[in-house]
Amino acid sequence: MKSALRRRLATTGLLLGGSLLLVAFWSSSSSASPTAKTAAAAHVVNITANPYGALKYTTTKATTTAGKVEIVFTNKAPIEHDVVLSTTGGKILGKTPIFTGGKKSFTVTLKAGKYIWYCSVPGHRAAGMLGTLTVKS
Ligand SMILES: [Cu+2]
Repeated sequence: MKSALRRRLATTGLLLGGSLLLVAFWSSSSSASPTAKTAAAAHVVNITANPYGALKYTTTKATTTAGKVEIVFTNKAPIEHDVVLSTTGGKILGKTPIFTGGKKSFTVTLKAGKYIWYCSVPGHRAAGMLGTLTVKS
């Protein structure tokens, strides 16, 4: 009776140990692959539209570091907007879709310098939906 219990405990211990090992293996391998994929994690730049429908972003300036940059645009306004990132010369480097509700993002690789972002919905940029992104080396 006692030994049966002991055996059962031993088996449970083995099972537990085994599954812990499995979990350890699983979590190490699952965390390893995304890390390898995004070897250099992108720097995130958050841009948010005025949530009350004014034709502006909540900020007109942002700063980040050269390399992979993820532009995350949040638009909780009832009006559709987008974020277009371009050089100061007007060359478009990336953009989100035009949308309302939630957030969309895109990733670009940027060198140090000045860039601009704006909303491409007709009239919005002229109304003030633009900002400056400074990228430091
Ligand atoms: Cu807009």
